[in-house]
Amino acid sequence: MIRRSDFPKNFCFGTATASYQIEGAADEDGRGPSIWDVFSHMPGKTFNDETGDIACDHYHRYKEDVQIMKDIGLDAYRFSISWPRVMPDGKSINQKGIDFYNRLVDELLEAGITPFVTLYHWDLPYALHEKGGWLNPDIAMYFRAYATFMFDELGDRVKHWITLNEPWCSSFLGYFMGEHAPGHQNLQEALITTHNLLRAHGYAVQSFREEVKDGEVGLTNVVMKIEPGDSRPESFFVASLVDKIVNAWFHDPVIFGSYPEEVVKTYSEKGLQVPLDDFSIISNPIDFFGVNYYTRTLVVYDENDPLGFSYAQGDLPKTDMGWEIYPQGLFDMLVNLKERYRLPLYITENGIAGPDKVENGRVSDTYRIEYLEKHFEKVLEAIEAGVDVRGYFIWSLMDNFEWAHGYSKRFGIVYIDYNTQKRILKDSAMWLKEFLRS
Ligand code: IFM
Repeated sequence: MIRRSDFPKNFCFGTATASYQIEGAADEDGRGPSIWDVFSHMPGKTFNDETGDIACDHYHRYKEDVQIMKDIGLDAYRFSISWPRVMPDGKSINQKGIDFYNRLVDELLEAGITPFVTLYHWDLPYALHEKGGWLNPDIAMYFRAYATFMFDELGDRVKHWITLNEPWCSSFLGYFMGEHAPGHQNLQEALITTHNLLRAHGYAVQSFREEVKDGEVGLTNVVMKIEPGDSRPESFFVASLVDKIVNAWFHDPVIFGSYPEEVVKTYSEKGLQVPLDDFSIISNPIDFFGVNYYTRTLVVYDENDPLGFSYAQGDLPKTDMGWEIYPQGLFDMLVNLKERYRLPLYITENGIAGPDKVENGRVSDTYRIEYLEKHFEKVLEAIEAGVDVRGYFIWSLMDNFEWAHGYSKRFGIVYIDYNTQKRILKDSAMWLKEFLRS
């Protein structure tokens, strides 16, 4: 059985959340609307038309939530700042919004929990969307100003910063597949927004170096293990291309200052413009990559698809999201990232959604304990293989608003009764508590 003491002494265990998914208080204390407020209020965009208006009411219950983390014995907590709460129009300051994050950070530090702050987890101020959002090149400077302000406000106490969460989702789910806010369906836009996200990241890193002298800053990407879904050589070829489309596309510019050539060629051949400026900003040196890992993705050659591939179904056991459970992929991706980029890594998200129910006051999520144990083992194997992994954050501390899936997917180690806002520690939380003591 794996034990905490098997991990390096300074390795940190934490949980992760994001502002729009948990905070609620959408109209309170001067918060402005984000693209997700507007999108989730459009009929048909989310499961049952659910929104983050109330979510887990964390804005009012943060003390209880911090106390829960303290009781479990967690070392760290990764949360995100709601840009429209601190700057309702994207640029003017809302003191009440900042006060909330000051209170949260102080509460965490008092509980002995290290804060890891993400600046952007998808809730762009709607006022900036009206100016073109991530399609507007000026967005990078708005983001820099916002980041600088947050570094000044919290940088004396927060030493671990993540600029963006999963820019692939912001650009490809938001601007190409239309599943996330703002719901556009245009591949050219996805390429432009990716580039502006990376520029925003680079400017924020530049500002971080000026403002916070004794901290670390990184970028979190969703890391997908891409495998061929059949044995045709063409499927092996597209698997390697898709790996670059979804993984290297978001890592290479930050480290090497360029997009992977094969992908630039593929897009250009389809008549798409790939923005190729500002790489010196984008590649401002960072301290770590955050890794969000959930599953593998199978792809097969498809001559009818414009990019030459389609997705295939695997036969491994699946989570409630329909994602295959594949811990080996975490090991593989950690090793790949180490070999290609040679940077320290944090697993900033990993977890499982399942059909949790309260029975006799208890939530028996044994499947989640198994999932976590298996992934912990792979992290340990990666560390033993020489990968510099410094921490692991479970997604998520509590059940929350799972974007287009609304509240239908439960990822938490803490159960939320959305009628009463009662928090119930699931069996996985109890198991984690024992693990952290071991
Ligand atoms: O809930 C999301 C989170 O916001 C970003 N990463 C994946 C999680 C599960 O889908």
